[in-house]
Amino acid sequence: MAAVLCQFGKITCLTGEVPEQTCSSAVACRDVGEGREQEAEASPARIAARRRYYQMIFCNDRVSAMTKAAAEDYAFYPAVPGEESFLQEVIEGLSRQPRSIPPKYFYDRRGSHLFESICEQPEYYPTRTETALLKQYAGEIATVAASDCHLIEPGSGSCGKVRHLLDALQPAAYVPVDISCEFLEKSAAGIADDYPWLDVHAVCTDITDEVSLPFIPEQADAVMFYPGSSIGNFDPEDARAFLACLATITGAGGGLLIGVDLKKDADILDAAYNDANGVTAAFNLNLLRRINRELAADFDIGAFAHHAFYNSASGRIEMHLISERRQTVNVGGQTFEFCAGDSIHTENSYKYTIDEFQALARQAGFAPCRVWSDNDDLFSLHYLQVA
Ligand code: AVI
Repeated sequence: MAAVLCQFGKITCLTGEVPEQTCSSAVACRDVGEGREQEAEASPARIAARRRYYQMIFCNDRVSAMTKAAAEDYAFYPAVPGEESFLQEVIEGLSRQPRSIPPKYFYDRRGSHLFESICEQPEYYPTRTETALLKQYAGEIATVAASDCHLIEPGSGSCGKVRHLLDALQPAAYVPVDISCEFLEKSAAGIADDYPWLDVHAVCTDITDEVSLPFIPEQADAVMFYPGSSIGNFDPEDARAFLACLATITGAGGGLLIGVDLKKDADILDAAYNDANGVTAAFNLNLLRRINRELAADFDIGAFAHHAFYNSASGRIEMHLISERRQTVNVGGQTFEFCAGDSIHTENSYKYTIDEFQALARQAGFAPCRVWSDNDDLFSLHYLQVA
């Protein structure tokens, strides 16, 4: 049994057999019950493929034992929380110039809910546009992606978008992977409830550090689903490395269905990241609330302001938190001085043309297969195959 570790934080990829000593334990997970087999009307080949899939090994310190209670309906692999790295990354980020904090730390419980709310704001077109594309083209997507595939969704969040695909695609298994354990557990349970024929294996881990699945499916095609234009939150060099990791995990015969936000009029972009209800501002400022709570810091949240704008030269939206006055902040025993106007850079959201994105994907080892976009050319959905 092979496992995959793909670490693109350091821009390296590893794959292959995992030596015995690196595995904390070898566990054969639940078998498929007779009732579920009948429910799914699965063919013998499909059942056999699923049975193989259950032979899993835990081979990563960060993935501990499967939660027993959840195992009745779906498998859950919680990561060991990385609080040390949170503190370290915040201290490092505030110590450098320009100051920055990685956007992955937006997504505590409140941040995940605020992001869901952003997606419903009238100015934030990506979610509704991509959802319309998924609904409209689910049938076509199912013709290019292998049915009975193992559908892996890095950064799965609420698992909302995948719902538009599942009936058409009929994957053998769904593997949501997310950094927010609590949110993931709830979302995965919802999918398991609503799609009783589907095998769900939720993995809580930080995909911006490493993509480490405790298993890979054997003799089954893996299809990655990476919607929402989250690829835009990586700098292009890291995006290329991340895509290359996905290609490595997916392997020959696999594919990637990915949503990519398109370059467009700056006014539309600026509005999308400065919604009138102030939800994006609350989402951005929540990062400081989280740091105060989890790292015993003392940011005065009222003394920082949300600032987002389209940087056309770089082809990206930039989000910042701007200090509104001179102030001193303590984090983890260290002191940071801010002048009025000083920024903490919290996120980039790169926008691509279809050609630019396909060129990036090619460099990462994918061959463009199909692309769908809306009539206003706001958003694109690409199906790529491992070249
Ligand atoms: C998750 N990601 C694709 C969002 C984006 O549009 O870059 C995050 C976001 N930040 C502010 N609004 C939405």
